[in-house]
Amino acid sequence: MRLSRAFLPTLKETPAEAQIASHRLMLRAGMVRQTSAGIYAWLPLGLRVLRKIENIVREEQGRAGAQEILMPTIQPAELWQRSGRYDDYGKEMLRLRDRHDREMLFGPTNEEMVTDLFSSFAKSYRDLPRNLFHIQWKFRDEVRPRFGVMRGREFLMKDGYSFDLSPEAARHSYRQMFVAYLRTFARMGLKAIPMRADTGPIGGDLSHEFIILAETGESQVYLHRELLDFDPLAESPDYAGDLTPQVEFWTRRYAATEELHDEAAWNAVPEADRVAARGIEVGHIFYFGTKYSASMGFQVAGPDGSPVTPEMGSYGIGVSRLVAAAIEANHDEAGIKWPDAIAPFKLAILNLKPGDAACDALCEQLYAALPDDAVYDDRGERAGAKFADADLLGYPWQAVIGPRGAAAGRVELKRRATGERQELSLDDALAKLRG
Ligand code: 5CA
Repeated sequence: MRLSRAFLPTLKETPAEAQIASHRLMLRAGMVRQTSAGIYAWLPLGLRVLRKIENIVREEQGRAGAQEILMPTIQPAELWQRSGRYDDYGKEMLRLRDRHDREMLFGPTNEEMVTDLFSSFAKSYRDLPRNLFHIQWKFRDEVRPRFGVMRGREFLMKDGYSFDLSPEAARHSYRQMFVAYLRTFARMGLKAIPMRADTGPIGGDLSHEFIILAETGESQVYLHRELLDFDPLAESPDYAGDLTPQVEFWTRRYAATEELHDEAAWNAVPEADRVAARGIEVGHIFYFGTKYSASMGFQVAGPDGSPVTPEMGSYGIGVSRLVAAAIEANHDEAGIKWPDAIAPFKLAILNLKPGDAACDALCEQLYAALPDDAVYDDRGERAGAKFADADLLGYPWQAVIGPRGAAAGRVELKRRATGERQELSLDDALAKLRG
């Protein structure tokens, strides 16, 4: 992307309405724009991050055996009347009427719809187990939407649903998602810790939230310090066999959200290992048995012909919230420091003297080598403004090209996360960027 032609409306001023770093930085970097309270338009830079996050989620769901579908945002009220949640959901649900005066709603979650959908096809025990997910916009009319996309009214969620024949099989599905979540967040360069959690309006008795520690987080959490040192990609390498040991590795050390905090168990943790912190909930998984299958009349014929009510779980990831959470966990005074895997672009090429033949040529060469993953700052701005913008927008690498270096065919490569700089030939710079 050439910045001279890009739609990248950065702001110099700090927007007054933004209380936390990620909200401030997302607005200043021109990633999103609020269109009404808690509802955002995604601009090119923000959308690229959102898509990268989505793709990691999608890939890891696939590896864990889940299949992608896409259910609509608008649902008939009748489904929710069948499960009994239509009234329970209260004002958080956005209710609509169509031209025939039929009651509809904008989906806040999809347990009812997926149960209805799957039950119309699954008739036999041979049709189970299955795990279906989609990545779709949700609407919850939150009392206090705040912190930008962190707590929006409209937000993008990955929600997945498992169907099994027995409680033990359902617990295996739950463990598969537990491992998938560990791997998903780690691949994004984020440290999300699984914690015992309350189930709220989704229901059930087994539930974990995945929480990224950040001072501005809305949840109070308590955890054993060791959990912060483990690498999920090393501890949870794959989905083969019995996943109980992989899950127990994480659950045998204390970690709980405030709602399930247990003082006695906490006091048993050595004092030096106790971490009480704030956190951001980026994922939440639930095992709720037959709550929806039973209320919605979903049964399959078991191996001996007698009816079986499927056991279900549901598994959410806050895809749009993750964009903000990643910034909360990775920024400094100057701006965002994107983890490589979810950066909008890997590299910013800063041409310090557009019009200088050597600078232009070297920049074009570098840009041609990474056309999809580089922004080329070819604007006629001062060098200082280019440095400031590149730091603000947080690309993992900056290639600084000025007349003196360019004449010698050299590129200065800066790593945003550490500030480290190196002067390299074009080939060496490319090798480093591709490596
Ligand atoms: N049906 C279940 C799991 S599929 C469910 O809805 N779970 S949830 O309510 O916990 O939401 C899943 C994830 O969506 C949360 O962990 C959070 O990361 C994200 N989320 C929830 N509410 C919002 C919101 N208002 N704004 C942004 N993200 C949200």
